[in-house]
Amino acid sequence: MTRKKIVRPYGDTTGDGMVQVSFTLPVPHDKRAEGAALQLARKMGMDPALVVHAKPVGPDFTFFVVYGSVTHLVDMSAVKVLEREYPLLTPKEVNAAVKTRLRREIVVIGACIGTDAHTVGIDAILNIKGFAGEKGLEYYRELKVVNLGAQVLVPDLVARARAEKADAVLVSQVVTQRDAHLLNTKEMSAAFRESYPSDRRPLLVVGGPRFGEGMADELGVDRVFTRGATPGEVASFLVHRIVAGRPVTTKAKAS
Ligand code: B12
Repeated sequence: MTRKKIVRPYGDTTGDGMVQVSFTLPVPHDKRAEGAALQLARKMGMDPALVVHAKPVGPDFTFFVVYGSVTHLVDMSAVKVLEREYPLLTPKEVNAAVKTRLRREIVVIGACIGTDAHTVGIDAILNIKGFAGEKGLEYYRELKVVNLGAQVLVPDLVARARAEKADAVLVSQVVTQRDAHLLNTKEMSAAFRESYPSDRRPLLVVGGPRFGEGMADELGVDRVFTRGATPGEVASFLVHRIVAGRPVTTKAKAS
């Protein structure tokens, strides 16, 4: 199969450019509101565009779904993504690497910080029941997991990380209203930098559905995981960053 360099969205026929978008405008629902939705769609590069759904949300707002063909092209050669730079390991391989190279457990602290109470994501990664058919980090014999749950204050997280001698701190942020996920994460990473010498700081990992994988530097963390992240990916990353460079020790090899 030849790889195309320039592509367009596919709707009914190849390359017809059809897309569907939804948004809300702060106007009451009437014909003028639908005209406003079409104007926005055209400015977004949809031409022709069609309002296929419009529903009032209270007296002053309208929710729209608009369907149409976009005029823009995608240049595949200019697409930039973050490739996983470490191998995916099985739980057995993770345990063996930690046991033979670190010769102690990796201590992992997890929490939702700020006012965020969405714990399902962090639990998917940490709880033994796991996610997407993979067991969570609690299942790994060589990982000690301390899950602090929801709405943890940053100073409390730092204090607990110090008390537990954490190797890695895993933070979840789901709510994005007023950029809470970005602000909370920056506050967290700044607090760890202030509280630890740079060579002793635990690995800082943040996750949530509305982060971009390429945001780590901007947020001051070591890694960002996003939609669909699995426990195995996270465990493999921990091995890669905490354990992989260390030599295998003879004593542990024999046990
Ligand atoms: C369940 C849910 C709730 C539950 C949460 C229960 C709980 N214990 O978690 C309840 C009912 C409490 C709730 C409350 C609220 N919710 Co709510 N909720 C949801 C919902 C429906 C599902 C979220 C979820 O569980 N996803 C499943 C998990 C598995 O996915 P995930 O979080 O993305 O996690 C994966 C990855 O992102 C990643 N990951 C996540 N965290 C981490 C961390 C690390 C370290 C790593 C490595 C990976 C990782 O790994 C996971 C597995 O792949 C979403 C809508 C949706 N469909 O997503 C709204 C949603 C998140 N909620 C929303 C809102 C607004 C609220 C409320 C403010 C509503 C209100 N007005 O009261 C409150 C806020 C409460 C609070 N203080 O936080 C909005 C957020 C909008 C925004 N822009 O911020 C959403 C998007 C709904 C919407 N469309 O409006 N909610």
